Amino acid sequence: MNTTDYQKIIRQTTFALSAPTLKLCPDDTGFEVAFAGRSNAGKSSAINTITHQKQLARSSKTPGRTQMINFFHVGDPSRRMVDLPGYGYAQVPEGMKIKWQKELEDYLVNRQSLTGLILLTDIRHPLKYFDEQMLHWAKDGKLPVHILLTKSDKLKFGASKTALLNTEKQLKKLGLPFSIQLFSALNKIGIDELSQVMGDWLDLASIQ
Ligand SMILES: Nc1nc2c(ncn2[C@@H]2O[C@H](COP(=O)(O)OP(=O)(O)O)[C@@H](O)[C@H]2O)c(=O)[nH]1
Ligand SMILES: [Mg+2]
Repeated sequence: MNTTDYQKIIRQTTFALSAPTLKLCPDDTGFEVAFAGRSNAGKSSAINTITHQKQLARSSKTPGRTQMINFFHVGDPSRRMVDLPGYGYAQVPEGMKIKWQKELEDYLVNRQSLTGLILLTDIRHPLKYFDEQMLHWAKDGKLPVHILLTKSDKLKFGASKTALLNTEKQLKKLGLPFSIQLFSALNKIGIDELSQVMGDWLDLASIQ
Protein backbone atom coordinates (compact mmCIF):
# COMPACT_ATOMS: atom_id res chain seq x y z
CA MET A 1 0.00 0.00 0.00
CA ASN A 2 1.18 3.55 -0.61
CA THR A 3 0.88 6.54 1.67
CA THR A 4 -2.40 7.71 0.09
CA ASP A 5 -4.09 4.39 0.88
CA TYR A 6 -2.67 4.45 4.40
CA GLN A 7 -3.90 8.01 4.91
CA LYS A 8 -7.46 7.01 4.04
CA ILE A 9 -7.40 4.48 6.89
CA ILE A 10 -5.53 6.76 9.30
CA ARG A 11 -8.21 9.44 8.82
CA GLN A 12 -10.75 7.00 10.24
CA THR A 13 -8.95 6.83 13.58
CA THR A 14 -11.27 6.90 16.59
CA PHE A 15 -10.66 7.49 20.28
CA ALA A 16 -10.76 4.17 22.16
CA LEU A 17 -9.97 4.71 25.83
CA SER A 18 -7.93 6.53 28.44
CA ALA A 19 -6.04 4.44 30.96
CA PRO A 20 -4.42 5.75 34.15
CA THR A 21 -1.76 3.03 34.07
CA LEU A 22 -0.41 0.73 31.40
CA LYS A 23 -1.71 -2.25 33.40
CA LEU A 24 -5.20 -1.19 32.34
CA CYS A 25 -4.37 -0.98 28.67
CA PRO A 26 -6.08 -3.08 25.97
CA ASP A 27 -5.13 -6.74 25.44
CA ASP A 28 -1.69 -7.21 24.03
CA THR A 29 -2.82 -8.43 20.59
CA GLY A 30 -2.72 -6.98 17.09
CA PHE A 31 -0.47 -4.03 16.26
CA GLU A 32 0.35 -0.95 18.26
CA VAL A 33 2.39 2.18 17.57
CA ALA A 34 3.30 4.53 20.43
CA PHE A 35 3.79 8.29 20.28
CA ALA A 36 6.15 9.57 22.96
CA GLY A 37 7.83 12.84 23.74
CA ARG A 38 8.30 15.34 26.51
CA SER A 39 5.21 17.34 27.36
CA ASN A 40 4.79 20.14 24.85
CA ALA A 41 6.78 18.29 22.16
CA GLY A 42 3.73 18.34 19.92
CA LYS A 43 2.27 14.83 20.33
CA SER A 44 -1.39 15.80 20.42
CA SER A 45 -0.93 18.19 17.50
CA ALA A 46 0.82 15.50 15.45
CA ILE A 47 -1.94 12.97 16.13
CA ASN A 48 -4.60 15.49 15.16
CA THR A 49 -2.69 16.46 12.03
CA ILE A 50 -2.05 12.95 10.77
CA THR A 51 -5.67 11.91 11.35
CA HIS A 52 -7.05 15.19 9.93
CA GLN A 53 -9.15 15.59 13.06
CA LYS A 54 -9.01 18.81 15.03
CA GLN A 55 -9.87 17.52 18.47
CA LEU A 56 -9.05 13.82 18.50
CA ALA A 57 -6.03 13.88 20.79
CA ARG A 58 -7.33 16.74 22.89
CA SER A 59 -10.76 15.31 23.59
CA SER A 60 -9.66 13.72 26.83
CA LYS A 61 -7.27 16.49 27.83
CA THR A 62 -9.10 17.78 30.86
CA PRO A 63 -7.17 19.22 33.82
CA GLY A 64 -5.95 16.54 36.18
CA ARG A 65 -6.06 13.88 33.50
CA THR A 66 -2.90 14.96 31.75
CA GLN A 67 -1.13 11.79 32.82
CA MET A 68 -3.66 9.49 31.15
CA ILE A 69 -2.53 7.16 28.41
CA ASN A 70 -4.83 7.54 25.43
CA PHE A 71 -5.52 4.72 22.98
CA PHE A 72 -6.95 5.16 19.50
CA HIS A 73 -8.19 2.63 16.97
CA VAL A 74 -6.74 3.01 13.49
CA GLY A 75 -9.11 1.38 10.99
CA ASP A 76 -10.04 -1.45 13.35
CA PRO A 77 -9.53 -2.23 17.06
CA SER A 78 -6.58 -4.50 16.39
CA ARG A 79 -4.53 -1.52 15.11
CA ARG A 80 -3.85 0.97 17.85
CA MET A 81 -2.09 4.27 18.25
CA VAL A 82 -1.06 5.27 21.77
CA ASP A 83 -0.40 8.75 23.11
CA LEU A 84 2.05 8.25 25.97
CA PRO A 85 2.31 11.16 28.40
CA GLY A 86 5.76 12.71 28.71
CA TYR A 87 7.39 13.92 31.85
CA GLY A 88 7.91 17.55 32.58
CA TYR A 89 4.94 18.56 34.66
CA ALA A 90 6.49 20.39 37.57
CA GLN A 91 3.52 19.58 39.77
CA VAL A 92 3.96 15.81 39.43
CA PRO A 93 5.63 14.44 42.60
CA GLU A 94 9.02 12.78 42.13
CA GLY A 95 7.71 9.40 43.33
CA MET A 96 5.05 9.38 40.64
CA LYS A 97 7.58 10.26 37.97
CA ILE A 98 9.75 7.32 38.97
CA LYS A 99 6.76 4.97 38.99
CA TRP A 100 5.78 6.20 35.55
CA GLN A 101 9.32 5.74 34.20
CA LYS A 102 9.30 2.12 35.36
CA GLU A 103 5.96 1.58 33.67
CA LEU A 104 7.17 3.13 30.44
CA GLU A 105 10.27 0.98 30.43
CA ASP A 106 8.23 -2.17 31.06
CA TYR A 107 5.83 -1.22 28.28
CA LEU A 108 8.53 -0.49 25.70
CA VAL A 109 10.52 -3.61 26.50
CA ASN A 110 7.70 -6.13 26.99
CA ARG A 111 4.65 -5.08 24.98
CA GLN A 112 4.37 -7.70 22.23
CA SER A 113 1.94 -5.83 19.98
CA LEU A 114 4.13 -2.74 19.98
CA THR A 115 5.80 -2.63 16.56
CA GLY A 116 7.46 0.76 16.72
CA LEU A 117 8.01 3.95 18.65
CA ILE A 118 7.38 7.40 17.20
CA LEU A 119 9.51 9.77 19.26
CA LEU A 120 8.73 13.47 18.97
CA THR A 121 11.32 16.03 19.87
CA ASP A 122 11.25 19.79 19.33
CA ILE A 123 13.56 20.72 16.45
CA ARG A 124 14.95 23.66 18.44
CA HIS A 125 16.24 21.43 21.25
CA PRO A 126 16.22 17.78 20.15
CA LEU A 127 17.19 14.66 22.12
CA LYS A 128 16.99 15.75 25.71
CA TYR A 129 17.34 13.39 28.67
CA PHE A 130 13.78 12.03 28.33
CA ASP A 131 14.36 11.22 24.66
CA GLU A 132 17.62 9.45 25.33
CA GLN A 133 15.98 7.33 28.00
CA MET A 134 13.21 6.37 25.59
CA LEU A 135 15.77 5.48 22.92
CA HIS A 136 17.70 3.37 25.41
CA TRP A 137 14.55 1.39 26.34
CA ALA A 138 13.52 1.05 22.71
CA LYS A 139 16.91 -0.50 22.04
CA ASP A 140 16.42 -2.90 24.97
CA GLY A 141 13.02 -3.84 23.53
CA LYS A 142 14.45 -4.21 19.99
CA LEU A 143 11.94 -1.65 18.85
CA PRO A 144 12.45 0.43 15.71
CA VAL A 145 12.22 4.18 16.33
CA HIS A 146 10.94 6.90 14.02
CA ILE A 147 11.92 10.39 15.13
CA LEU A 148 9.85 13.47 14.36
CA LEU A 149 11.66 16.77 14.65
CA THR A 150 8.56 18.75 15.48
CA LYS A 151 7.64 22.41 14.96
CA SER A 152 9.99 22.53 11.96
CA ASP A 153 8.21 25.75 10.94
CA LYS A 154 10.11 27.45 13.77
CA LEU A 155 13.37 27.21 11.81
CA LYS A 156 14.30 28.32 8.32
CA PHE A 157 14.91 25.64 5.69
CA GLY A 158 18.71 25.62 6.05
CA ALA A 159 18.64 25.52 9.84
CA SER A 160 16.11 22.68 9.90
CA LYS A 161 18.25 20.65 7.46
CA THR A 162 21.24 21.19 9.75
CA ALA A 163 19.22 20.09 12.78
CA LEU A 164 18.12 17.00 10.88
CA LEU A 165 21.67 16.03 9.93
CA ASN A 166 23.07 16.70 13.40
CA THR A 167 20.38 14.68 15.14
CA GLU A 168 20.84 11.87 12.64
CA LYS A 169 24.55 11.83 13.41
CA GLN A 170 23.85 11.60 17.15
CA LEU A 171 21.36 8.77 16.63
CA LYS A 172 23.75 6.73 14.50
CA LYS A 173 26.05 6.48 17.49
CA LEU A 174 23.37 4.69 19.50
CA GLY A 175 23.29 1.63 17.25
CA LEU A 176 19.55 1.11 16.95
CA PRO A 177 17.23 0.94 13.95
CA PHE A 178 15.85 4.42 13.34
CA SER A 179 14.49 6.80 10.77
CA ILE A 180 14.00 10.53 11.12
CA GLN A 181 11.99 13.32 9.49
CA LEU A 182 10.91 16.92 9.84
CA PHE A 183 7.36 17.55 11.00
CA SER A 184 5.15 20.60 11.34
CA ALA A 185 1.55 20.43 12.49
CA LEU A 186 1.28 24.11 11.68
CA ASN A 187 2.47 23.86 8.05
CA LYS A 188 1.31 20.26 7.53
CA ILE A 189 4.84 19.11 6.73
CA GLY A 190 5.74 15.44 6.99
CA ILE A 191 2.31 13.80 6.85
CA ASP A 192 3.18 11.50 3.93
CA GLU A 193 6.36 10.18 5.51
CA LEU A 194 4.74 9.63 8.90
CA SER A 195 1.71 7.88 7.34
CA GLN A 196 3.98 5.52 5.45
CA VAL A 197 5.84 4.49 8.61
CA MET A 198 2.66 4.11 10.68
CA GLY A 199 0.88 2.19 7.94
CA ASP A 200 3.74 -0.26 7.63
CA TRP A 201 4.13 -0.73 11.38
CA LEU A 202 0.38 -1.21 11.90
CA ASP A 203 0.19 -3.54 8.89
CA LEU A 204 -2.71 -1.47 7.52
CA ALA A 205 -2.32 -3.19 4.14
CA SER A 206 -3.90 -6.32 5.60
CA ILE A 207 -7.07 -4.55 6.81
CA GLN A 208 -10.09 -5.83 4.86
N1 LIG B 1 4.72 26.44 15.66
C1 LIG B 1 4.25 25.23 15.95
N2 LIG B 1 3.71 24.98 17.16
C2 LIG B 1 3.26 23.73 17.42
C3 LIG B 1 3.36 22.68 16.47
N3 LIG B 1 2.88 21.56 17.03
C4 LIG B 1 2.48 21.89 18.28
N4 LIG B 1 2.70 23.20 18.53
C5 LIG B 1 2.38 23.93 19.78
O1 LIG B 1 3.12 23.39 20.86
C6 LIG B 1 2.34 23.30 22.04
C7 LIG B 1 2.27 21.87 22.54
O2 LIG B 1 1.61 21.06 21.60
P1 LIG B 1 0.86 19.70 22.00
O3 LIG B 1 0.46 19.05 20.73
O4 LIG B 1 -0.23 19.95 22.99
O5 LIG B 1 2.06 18.92 22.71
P2 LIG B 1 2.01 17.59 23.63
O6 LIG B 1 2.12 18.05 25.03
O7 LIG B 1 3.24 16.83 23.22
O8 LIG B 1 0.76 16.84 23.31
C8 LIG B 1 0.97 23.88 21.67
O9 LIG B 1 0.94 25.22 22.05
C9 LIG B 1 0.93 23.73 20.15
O10 LIG B 1 0.10 24.70 19.54
C10 LIG B 1 3.95 22.99 15.18
O11 LIG B 1 4.06 22.15 14.28
N5 LIG B 1 4.36 24.26 14.99
MG1 LIG C 1 -0.71 16.01 24.52
